[in-house]
Amino acid sequence: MKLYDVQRAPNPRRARIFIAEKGLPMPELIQLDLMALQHRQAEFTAVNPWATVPTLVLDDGTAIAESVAICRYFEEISPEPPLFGTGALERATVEMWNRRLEQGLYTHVAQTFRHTNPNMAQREVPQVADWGEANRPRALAQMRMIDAHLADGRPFICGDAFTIADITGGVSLDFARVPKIAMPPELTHLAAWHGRLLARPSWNA
Ligand SMILES: N[C@@H](CCC(=O)N[C@@H](CS)C(=O)NCC(=O)O)C(=O)O
Repeated sequence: MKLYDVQRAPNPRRARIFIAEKGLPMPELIQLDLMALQHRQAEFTAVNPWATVPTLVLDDGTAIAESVAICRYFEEISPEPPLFGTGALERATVEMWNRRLEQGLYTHVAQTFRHTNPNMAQREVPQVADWGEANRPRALAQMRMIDAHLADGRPFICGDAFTIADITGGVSLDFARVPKIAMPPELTHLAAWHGRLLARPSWNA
């Protein structure tokens, strides 16, 4: 099994953290250089025409792209500990929060980064600085909503159990430092939750 990876990029990190949380051996990691546009060269687009990382390649050559799809694959082949919830209600709750954190916090952070960072100009065409800046307050608004959600003292996004929603949210918060979207100091519940994630061994995967 091989995982096309970029060590510092947020989406491959989600997959690596998930695999580490499962206690599974890390697939062989194949590093791509996004700045050199290696992911847009034929060798990789033959594997994943969408040219995104992470992409998992199974031993029979089957390629699975999209972070959440990769995580679901590992959840199915190795159900313990469950990171997508168990039973109808838990699974729906985890799905809801993972999508909220991905389409909310992650997207706004990523759009801020992609549209304001000069290093992204060749990959984000057209790069629209105003759009990037429009996403900054949206990312902050998401942080406030997550802080309010955590105000009941729950240790993790979906309650007592760590799930994929924590991975998506925590990686997004880490990524927010790159376009300098600072966590407002009054968001103490968010900060405490983030601290719990940073303390997990998987966070260094
Ligand atoms: N929805 C995809 C997003 C993947 C994605 O956008 N990955 C970034 C790295 S974090 C990428 O491949 N970027 C390529 C580029 O910027 O051209 C997923 O969850 O895997």
